Amino acid sequence: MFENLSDKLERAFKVLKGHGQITEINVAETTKEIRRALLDADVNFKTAKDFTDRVRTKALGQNVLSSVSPGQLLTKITHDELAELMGGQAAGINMSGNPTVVLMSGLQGSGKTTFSGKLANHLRKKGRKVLLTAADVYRPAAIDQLETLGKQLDIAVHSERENKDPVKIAQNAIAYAKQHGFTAVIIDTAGRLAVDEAMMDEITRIKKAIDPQETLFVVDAMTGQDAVNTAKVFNDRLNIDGVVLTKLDGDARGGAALSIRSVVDKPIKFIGTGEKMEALDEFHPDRMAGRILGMGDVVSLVERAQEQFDEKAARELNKKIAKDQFGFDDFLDQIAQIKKMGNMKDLMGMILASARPSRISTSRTMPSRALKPSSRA
Ligand SMILES: Nc1nc2c(ncn2[C@@H]2O[C@H](COP(=O)(O)OP(=O)(O)OP(=O)(O)O)[C@@H](O)[C@H]2O)c(=O)[nH]1
Ligand SMILES: [Mg+2]
Repeated sequence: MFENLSDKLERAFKVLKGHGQITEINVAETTKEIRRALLDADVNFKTAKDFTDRVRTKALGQNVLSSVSPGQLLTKITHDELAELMGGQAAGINMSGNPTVVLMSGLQGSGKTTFSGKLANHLRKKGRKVLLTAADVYRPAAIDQLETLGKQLDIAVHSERENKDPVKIAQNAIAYAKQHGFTAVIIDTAGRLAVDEAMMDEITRIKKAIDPQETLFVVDAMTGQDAVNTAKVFNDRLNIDGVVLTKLDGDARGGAALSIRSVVDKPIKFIGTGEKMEALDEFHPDRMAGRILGMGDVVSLVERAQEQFDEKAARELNKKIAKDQFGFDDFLDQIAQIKKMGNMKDLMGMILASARPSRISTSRTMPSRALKPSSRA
């Protein structure tokens, strides 16, 4: 994820290598490199400039402890500012309402249907009884796609093939959910190639009619600044509650993740990192900052592992190992479970801090703890 940006930031901090202390000159040089890295990652100009101004002010204003190298200090400041830029605190999803209703919005192909499935899966793991709803009435294939996902996940899908009114379908789904004890309803809607009045009108009408707890805007992170602009248009019209960034496993440069919050002022709530139903992470700004700076994100990794691994099975396995009965079948099982956690590259990225210790040198007297993603979370 964001390898290019990570590499360029790493290079920026190299400017300070060998420097014993922070000076106006070496900070200016480093922040210039940071700004270049952000612009290359497709962060908008003003956001990048404001960002580096803040980093510079903070760096020059800090008394450098003799045990902290300028490189470490700048890394820490940049980490905290990146986290702040992406919203500071994780926003979470509003689960009030019985049932909780989540409405998807976004352009064609952004990943709404895929994310609807992922979210359903995610909420079920949190104990919700979820109903997926197919309110994309234009393509019969869209209903098929959601039904296939529902079958694959063993989650109920509400669809009405003869009904061409998405507002009615959404309302019917909620009524059905109430009658049958569903505690969460996820409504997948139709997208269009570009923002147009018909789509905006339709999604606005659905929102008005059902008053969802969460209106999420789903956007392909690979579209960079376009993603930010579209988010703004949707938010102005729909007053969204949060953003879902998809396809972060691809070669997205990071611009969308870094600029959306400052331009739209709505939090990123989830990120999609693959086509599989498990490839979903809650968005935590500080963890993402850590990943971008090559510090890894072990916390998210552990959460993913916890979602995939069955504690009871793990205990059984432990017993087997203790008794020397761990066989090839067990080994195969383990590999399959790791595969379910997502692609290897992504997983390695999460543990990068330990895989690539060169990123942040803690070889001096500074305890490595001090450079872990900020403790504000
Ligand atoms: N690599 C990757 N692919 C994704 C991700 N999310 C969705 N996709 C893929 O993107 C394509 C479009 O996803 P959909 O979920 O169908 O998008 P949509 O917004 O429902 O599209 P429409 O219904 O046509 O508006 C599919 O091939 C998905 O498998 C992701 O996080 N990573
Ligand atoms: Mg769809």
